[in-house]
Amino acid sequence: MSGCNKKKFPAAKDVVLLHQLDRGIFTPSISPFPLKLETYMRMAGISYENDFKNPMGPKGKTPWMTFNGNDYCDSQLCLELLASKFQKDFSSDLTAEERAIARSFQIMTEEHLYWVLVLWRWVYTKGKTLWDVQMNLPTGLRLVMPLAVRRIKAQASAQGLGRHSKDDVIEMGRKDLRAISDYLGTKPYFTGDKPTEMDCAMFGCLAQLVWSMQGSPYEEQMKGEFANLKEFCERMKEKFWPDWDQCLSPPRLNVS
Ligand SMILES: N[C@@H](CCC(=O)N[C@@H](CS)C(=O)NCC(=O)O)C(=O)O
Repeated sequence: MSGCNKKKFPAAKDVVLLHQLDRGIFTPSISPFPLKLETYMRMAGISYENDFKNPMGPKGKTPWMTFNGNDYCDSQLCLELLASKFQKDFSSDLTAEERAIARSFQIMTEEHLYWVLVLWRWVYTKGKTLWDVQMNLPTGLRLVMPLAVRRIKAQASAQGLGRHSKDDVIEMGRKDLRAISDYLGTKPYFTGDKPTEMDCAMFGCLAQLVWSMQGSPYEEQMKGEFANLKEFCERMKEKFWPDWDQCLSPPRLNVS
C-alpha cells in the first residue's frame, strides 16, 4: 500500500503528515475523505500535521498521508493502518452484525451518496458553488472549469449514477439520506452511545450537506425530516473539533 511519490516529506516519528485540500470556509475540508481521516486522528489522539500544498497523492486523489517515511493513499486504508499501528479499535464492542450494518451504511454513503454530492457540486451547478465554500481553489481552475466538469461527468458516468437524469439522482440521494436518518434514529452515534470509526466517515460526508452545500436540494430537509443527521454533525463537531472556527478559512473578499 506504500505510495511511490519521490518527494520527501519530513515529519517526526509517529507523527502523521496529512496531505489534503486547503481549508474550507464552512467545513475544515470541502471533501468528505480528508475530513473523515482528520476526525479519526482526533478521535484516536494521533499526532498529525497538515500539508495543504500537495493535496493529491500518488493515486491522484485526496487525502493521502506520509507516515514514518512512507506514503499511503485512501482515507480508509490510512485509517486502518493507523488503527492497527496505534491499536485504536473503537468498534471492538460491536457484534458482527452491527459491524456488517455499519460497513454497509458507510459504503452506501461514500460510494453512492458521495456521487450525488459530486454531481450536484460539479455537474448540476457547473462547479460554480465551489467558490462559495472554498477560498483557496487552485489558481486557474475557473479557466479550466469546463474541462474539469467534463472529466467529473465522465467519472460519474463510469461509476453509473452520472447516466441518470438529475431528478432521478436527487431522489436516489434523498432515499439514501432517509435510510441513513432512519438508521441513526434517536441514537447519538450511528452504532450507539459511543462514536466509532464509521461515525468519522459519516461525518465527513454529512457535514458537507449541513455546512458546505448551500442551496442543495437537501438543504431544507437537513433542518426538517433529516434533522437528526444535522444534530449528529453538530455533536461530532463539538466533540472532536472544539477549534472548528479556527480551522476554517475566511471568505475571499475580492474574487477575480
Ligand atoms: N476512496 C478514496 C476517495 C478519495 C476521493 O475520491 N477524493 C476526491 C476528492 S473528494 C478526489 O481526490 N478526486 C479527484 C479526482 O478524482 O480527480 C478515499 O477514501 O480517500
